[in-house]
Amino acid sequence: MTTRHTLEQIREIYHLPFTTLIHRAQEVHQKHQDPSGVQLCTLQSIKTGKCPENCKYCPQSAHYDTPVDAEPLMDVEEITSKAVEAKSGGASRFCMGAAWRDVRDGAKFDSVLRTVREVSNLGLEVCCTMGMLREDQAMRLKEAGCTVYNHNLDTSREFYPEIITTRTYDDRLQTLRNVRNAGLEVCAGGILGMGETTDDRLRLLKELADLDPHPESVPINALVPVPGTPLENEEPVSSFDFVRIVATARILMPRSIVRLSAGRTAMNAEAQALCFLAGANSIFLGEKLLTTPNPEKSEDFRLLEELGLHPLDPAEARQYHRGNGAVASAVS
Ligand code: SAM
Ligand code: DTB
Ligand code: SF4
Repeated sequence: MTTRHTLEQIREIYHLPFTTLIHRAQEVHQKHQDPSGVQLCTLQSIKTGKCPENCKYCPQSAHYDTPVDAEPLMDVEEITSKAVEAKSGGASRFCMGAAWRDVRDGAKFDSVLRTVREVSNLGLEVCCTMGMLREDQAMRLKEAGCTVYNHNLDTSREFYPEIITTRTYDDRLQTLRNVRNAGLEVCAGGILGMGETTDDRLRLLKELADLDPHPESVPINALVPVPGTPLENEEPVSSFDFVRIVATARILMPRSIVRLSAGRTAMNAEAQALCFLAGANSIFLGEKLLTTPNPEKSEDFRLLEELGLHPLDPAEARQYHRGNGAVASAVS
């Protein structure tokens, strides 16, 4: 059983003096995980653009005119060679993203399953993010060697209809249940900087922390504003607000990997270091996220080295999750 926090308790955590908040997050992090290990994941867009959904942040939505060039589903060999590159570049997890509303049975899904098998045979953890899927499809992914499925709640239930109207919050939660029931790990998080309030961000954290067990990974993205999307002119989220959300996520979900995801190109090294101090312990490695830029690999390794942090061994991460959800992270 996870310890449930009320929204009021979560607000109290978030609004603690910055120094106390970071201290609390550190206490939780040091108790449950190796605070010097950082999980390194590489993203690969395997089907790009022309997505029928209308997510206002997304450069891949067919509803907006963005600089993204659409690409059909890549073939097994092409993706596998990208995975080989990712592994030799130092990643332990390979995340494949498809701009689909949902997973459809048929030749394309069969090809994805073959790819999952190949990539997992390389000794990489495999993550897929391909939109909504049923439990039987999640089971097929697991059988093929997939470790984890990413599906973000993105924001609070209340703010969600301002951002996406082509599917509902409950659709998202149902997919997360399907993923969990199939025995896959759950990766679920959100985006900051879409015009939401602090309370929306805290409600998102509450939704995630109320999942029982907690998601194994919680990606926190800062909006990457892409020209042509309705959110292209949003104000960037303040570094301190971002760090506070990371720290609050760490306190609420002690055994989850908290990923400092999209938006790092807009952060300096100090802001990223504060995120690690607040309990973030994963990043995307490689010059591209799905369609937008990410810091250079060499820069990231330099930062990790400067901070004395090391790549996290996947076996160690699995240890963290043992007993996930059974941890009492009570607020005193
Ligand atoms: N289509 C699938 C889906 O929506 O679940 C998978 C791919 S989708 C691009 C994966 C996630 O990327 C989204 O849920 C969203 O959280 C994140 N994302 C997309 N565009 C973004 C942007 N411009 N800035 C930050 N995060 C973004
Ligand atoms: C997540 O939370 N962030 C990643 C991954 N999960 C799939 C995607 C970020 C995408 C940023 C915009 C782009 O590159 O297209
Ligand atoms: Fe499609 Fe996913 Fe982008 Fe939404 S976030 S438009 S579902 S690719």
